[in-house]
Amino acid sequence: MDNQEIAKILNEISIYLDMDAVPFKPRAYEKVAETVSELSEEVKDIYTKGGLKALEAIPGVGASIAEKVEELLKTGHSRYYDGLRKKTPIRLGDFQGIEGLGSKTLKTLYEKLGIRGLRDLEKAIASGRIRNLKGFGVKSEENILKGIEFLKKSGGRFILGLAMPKIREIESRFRAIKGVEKAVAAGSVRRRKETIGDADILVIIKENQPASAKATAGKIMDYFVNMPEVARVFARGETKSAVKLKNGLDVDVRVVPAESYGAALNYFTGSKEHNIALREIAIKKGWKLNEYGLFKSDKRQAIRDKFIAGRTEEELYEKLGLQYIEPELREMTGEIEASIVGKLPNLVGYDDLKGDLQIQTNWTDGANSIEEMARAAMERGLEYIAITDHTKRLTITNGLDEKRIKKQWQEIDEVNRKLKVKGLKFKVLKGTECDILKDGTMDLPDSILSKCEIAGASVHSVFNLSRKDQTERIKRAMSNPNVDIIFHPTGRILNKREPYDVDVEELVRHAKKTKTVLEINASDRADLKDEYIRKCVGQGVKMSIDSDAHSIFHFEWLEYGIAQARRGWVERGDIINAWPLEKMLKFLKD
Ligand code: DGT
Ligand code: CA
Ligand code: CA
Ligand code: ZN
Repeated sequence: MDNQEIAKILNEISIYLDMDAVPFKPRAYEKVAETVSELSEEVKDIYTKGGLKALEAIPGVGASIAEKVEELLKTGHSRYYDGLRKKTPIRLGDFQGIEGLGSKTLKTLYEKLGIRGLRDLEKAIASGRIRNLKGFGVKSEENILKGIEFLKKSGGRFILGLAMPKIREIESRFRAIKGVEKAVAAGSVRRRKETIGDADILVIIKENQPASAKATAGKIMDYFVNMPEVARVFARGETKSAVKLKNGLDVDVRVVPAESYGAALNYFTGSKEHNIALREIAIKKGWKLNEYGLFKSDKRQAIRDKFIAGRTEEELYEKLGLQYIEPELREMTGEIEASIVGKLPNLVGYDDLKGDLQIQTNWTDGANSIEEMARAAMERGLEYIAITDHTKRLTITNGLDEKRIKKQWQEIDEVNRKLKVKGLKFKVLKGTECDILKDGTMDLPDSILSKCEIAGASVHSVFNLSRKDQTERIKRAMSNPNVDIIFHPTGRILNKREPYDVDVEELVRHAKKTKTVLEINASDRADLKDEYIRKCVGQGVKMSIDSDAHSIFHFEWLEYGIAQARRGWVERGDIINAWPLEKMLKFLKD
């Protein structure tokens, strides 16, 4: 049983307990599920090495959860979990990701209408049984229907950042097979799209080695279809196979000869539209481009086309008369034209961030202390972070009021002093993620906001305003001279929540006018999205790339925010937290 399977069961236990309104326990299970799903080491290995004691050393795991995990590892079952499922036999997985279907609602739907899965629910909606249920009505029926439609539209696409650790692990295991030169995921994974349909992995075999290429390819295919995480094998060929993993992700693997590596990488990276454009350029030159290489069709020598290039992508682009195009730009949004005239952006790099301007701590709903977050950020190579806990309107997160935020500043001063004494060059900034109220005013008074070194503002409520009112609301927040950044400006969450209705172009214009920074939130919000980022670049609006970390593990998300920025044609100068601290602070509104 791997970490994802354990996490899934712990999470379902939390939902079942929540249905029965058990106090505290649901949150405890939920937190452990989250921790387990993010652990880099397999729980199975932790247990093998250190037994029950080692399980209890996992953050949040007490004796009772440890026992359940032990039983899962030993028997593949948990009697406790099975008991809960028997009592309320709902296929929780069916409803995962449908906004507005909390555990209590699911329980009611089961008890009153016998709904166990998605099909039952759809039937009940169609026959009008939901709207007639006490406490529901037409409005809630509509909301549930919207949630189902959204789930279907996102149709099994995976959030890049959630799929990536597993993809990287598989790549590195391929690389460890004897005779393998390289293994790399192409497709939308390499283009760093926010969600991916499947992972397309290319494996290149070493040229000079004792085993034949065919034997090595066979070994790779055998290994692939027999990996422990494979749930289903769709196809197993000599150089090409496809499987579904237990976590639901589809993975294709192709073995490619080294001389075609660049051509195959280019072809399978896509996008399809970008490929077609490249092929047309080749044809205009009298050549032919496919996944094996760039060829000159020689009429006299009709048997075999003459190989021009294909070993690397760089030489392919060069031969086609193009500046090299980074994978994140290959979406047919003007990259070919820019490449022809040598005007591609000099993209912000994956190592360019110096700070992170949105961090939650255990003062509100984060898991770690200010100092722990600072140390984790330092390990990530950052030089500064802003502590931006939620504010009082967000009561479920224990949001800060004026009194508590002032207290928090004392702790920040203390942490900064401690770091300085140790000779560490790192700065913790005083910040806030202040709620924007319905009318566009702020949840904290200006007297506090003006003392924050970084004041972020965000919408966490009243998502259903009209487009005009929502736009005015956020514009009003931007016009506040104390508001530096608008966090997650459109409110969406990948595979979970649509953005609220808002005129983003107008927000970008107003950001320019008021010198407000717009955030690229690197968590599963991926907000701003790439096309809006591109608009900011066009208008000269500055952005920040923030993790929105709620624990020390979440700094890893920054990578996906950078990817998103690159897909929006961002250069280092566009991102304020890619700048040194002094320059960044000087840029903000006074
Ligand atoms: P996804 O998986 O939906 O997130 O998107 P991709 O881009 O990874 O698409 P996928 O997995 O269907 O195919 C991987 C790449 O293979 C794609 O980006 C370009 C290339 N490819 C696939 N089918 C075609 C095709 O019919 N023509 C061309 N030119 N390229 C193709
Ligand atoms: Ca793909
Ligand atoms: Ca594919
Ligand atoms: Zn937020």
